[in-house]
Amino acid sequence: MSVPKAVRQRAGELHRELHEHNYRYYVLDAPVITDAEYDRLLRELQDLEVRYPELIAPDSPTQRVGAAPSKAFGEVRHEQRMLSLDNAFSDAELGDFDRRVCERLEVDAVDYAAEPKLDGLAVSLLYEHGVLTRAATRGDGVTGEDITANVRTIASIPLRLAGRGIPAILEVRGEVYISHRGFERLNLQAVKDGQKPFVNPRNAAAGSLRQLDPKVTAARPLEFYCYGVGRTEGGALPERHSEILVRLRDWHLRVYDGIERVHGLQGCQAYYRKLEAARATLPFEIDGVVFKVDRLDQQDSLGFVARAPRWAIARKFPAQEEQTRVTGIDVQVGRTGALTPVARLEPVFVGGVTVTNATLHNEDEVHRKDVRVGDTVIIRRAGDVIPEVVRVLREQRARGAPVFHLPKHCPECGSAVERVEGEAVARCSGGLFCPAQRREAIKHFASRRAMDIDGLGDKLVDQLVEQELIHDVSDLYRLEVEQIAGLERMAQKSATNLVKALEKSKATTLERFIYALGIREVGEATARILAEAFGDLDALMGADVEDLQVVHEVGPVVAQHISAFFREPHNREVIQRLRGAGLHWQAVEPGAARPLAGRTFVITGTLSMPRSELKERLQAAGARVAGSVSKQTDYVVAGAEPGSKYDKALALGIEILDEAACLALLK
Ligand code: 5U1
Repeated sequence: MSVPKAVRQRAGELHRELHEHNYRYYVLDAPVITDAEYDRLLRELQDLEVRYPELIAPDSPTQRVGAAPSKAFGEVRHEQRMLSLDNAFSDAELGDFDRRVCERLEVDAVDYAAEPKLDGLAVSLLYEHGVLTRAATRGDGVTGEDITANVRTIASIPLRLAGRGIPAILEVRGEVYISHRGFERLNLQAVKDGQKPFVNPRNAAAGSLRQLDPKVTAARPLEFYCYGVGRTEGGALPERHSEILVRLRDWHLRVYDGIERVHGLQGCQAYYRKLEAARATLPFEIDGVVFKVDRLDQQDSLGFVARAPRWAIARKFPAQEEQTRVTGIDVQVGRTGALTPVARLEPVFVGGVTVTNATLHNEDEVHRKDVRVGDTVIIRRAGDVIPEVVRVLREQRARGAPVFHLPKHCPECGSAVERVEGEAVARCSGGLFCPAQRREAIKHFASRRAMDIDGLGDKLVDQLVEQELIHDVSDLYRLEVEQIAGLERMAQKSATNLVKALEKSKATTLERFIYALGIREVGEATARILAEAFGDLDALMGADVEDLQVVHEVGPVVAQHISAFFREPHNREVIQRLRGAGLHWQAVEPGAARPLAGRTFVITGTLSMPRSELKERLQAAGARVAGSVSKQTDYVVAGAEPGSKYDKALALGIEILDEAACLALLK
C-alpha cells in the first residue's frame, strides 16, 4: 500500500518536531512542551509507522530502542586512531607540558581550549549525511566494539543532526556518562530489585553500554557530551578546536557549556582552580581538566607520540578514591547520644588531604558494607564531604576476621545502649550523665551558628570537661581567666580573649539560643520558626505537644522532642542559670521581615549552592519549602538537570524560577 501524501507529510512534521523537542529537552535542557505532549506526538508517529511501515527510517525518533538483543558486539576499526591523553598530576607537570608546547612551536604562549574531563567512556559516533549510522567504543584506540544499537537509546545523542554545512562524513567523539542523580536512582532501583548496586557512575555507564540487549541500555540513565571530531569528509570545519565545538553545538550535538578558550599557562591554572572549586556542585563526576592547543595548525605541527597527542593534556584532580586498611573500628558518642562507628585507617592521601578516619554511619551500614578490622577498603573523599568507606576488597580479607557489633554499653559512660525499633541509630541512655554527650552539647552550644563563641574550639572544650571545670553550658559563663590560662596551649592573652568572647556572646537572638540548646531534631530552620511562632522563650517552654504542633513545620516527633527537653528539670535549671548569667535577646515580632510568608516553594535540580542553604534562606524569609509540586505550590526553583518536579510545574502552569531569579526574589 503506498503512503498517502498527507500521511507522509505528517510523518515528516512529526520527525522534525520530535527531534527538535528531544534536542530541547536533552541537549539544551530547556523543554517547551510537557512529557505528556511529547508522548502524544511520539505515539502519533508510532501509529503512522505501524500502519505504513515504509515510513520507518533509521533516524526516526521511534527507532531508539528498535534493535533485537545480539549475541556479541561486532568490531569497528577506527580509521583515525582514538588517542588517549597524557596526564599531569601537579601544577609543575602542567607547566612542563606548556613549556614543551611553546618550545616546539617556538612561541611564548598559546591559546588552549579548556574542558572538564568527564569520568565516563569514550565513544565514537559516525554521522553520514547527518544521520547516525554507527557508534563504537574506543577499545584499544585502533579497534573498538560496535555499540550502535545501544548508543541509539541515549536520548542526548541525536539520531540526525540539524543545521547547515554538516560534512558528508562526520565522526564525533565524546564521553558517555551517568550523572550523580542518575546513578543514585539507578542504585536505588537495583537495591529495590534485590540486585547488587553499582560501585560508581563510571562502572555503571560501562556496564550499561556493554549490554547485548539495547532495552536494558535504554533503561539506564546514560548521557553524552562531545569533545571533538575524528574523521571528516565532504565539508570544512573551523580552524580552532573551540570553534569546532561551537559548530557541533549548532548541529544539535551536546557540548558542555563551560568550555573556555584560555591563554597560556596562567589561563590554564585559573581554569583548573575554578573547576576544582566547582567540582562538588557539578551534576556529574569529573576527574580533571583537559587542555588542548586550540589552533589546529599548531596541533598538526605538534603531532603525537605513541598513543597520545603532544597538543593535549589532562590535568588530573587529586584522586577521590584510594585504597587503605582499617586498623580499628571505634565508636563515637554524639551530642544526642547517637553511637557512630568510625573506621580508623592507615593514613591515605585522598581528595587532596590525608585521611585517617572514615565514618561508618551506623551498625546497619557496617553490616551492609561488611567492614571488618584488618580489611582493605576503598575510601572516598569528595569535596568537603566526610570521608567514607565505599567498599571492602573482600578477596584481601584475612580468614576469621570478626564481624563488628556495637557495644551494649556506652564506651564513654557505661550506660545501656538503646535502639528504638525502626530507627537506624543506637543511642547511649546516659543523657547528660555521659561526658561525651556533655562535651558534644557544649561544642554545639559554642559553635559559629549557635552562640558563636570565638576561640572555644573542640580541643578546649574537651579539656574543660575533662578537668571538670565545666559540667554544662552555663558553667562557661563562670570561667575565669586564670582557670583557662592554665590549660594546655592556652596563655593569659588567649584566656582573656575567650572570656571577652563569652561576654560578647551573651547578647544573642532567640532563634540562635533555641538552636544552641541542642534539642533533638531542632536545626536552625526549626529554631527560627519556633522563635517566630512563640516570640519569647517562656512561651515556648510552656508549650505542650499540641501547642507545638500548631506550628506548621513542627510534626509530632519534633514536638515530642521539644516538649521532653523543656520538661527535663536539669535543662530548665541550666536555662535559668544562663539567663542569670546575663544571656539576653530581643523579643521577636511575629511575622517581621518575612516577605515570603505564606508562599510555598519547591526546589529541583542542581544549584550552585547546597540545596539546604537555599532552603534555609527561603525559610528565613518566611516561605515554606515543600518536597513535591502541587496546586498549592507558588514557585518551583529549577537548577541544572531538573527532575520530574519541573515537568509537573510546567504541566500545572506554576511559575518556574532559576537560581538567580530566586535569589533576586530573596533580596
Ligand atoms: N573533555 C575531553 N575529554 N577527552 C578525552 N577532551 C578529551 N579529549 C580526548 C580524550 C581521550 O582525546 C583527544 C585529546 C585526543
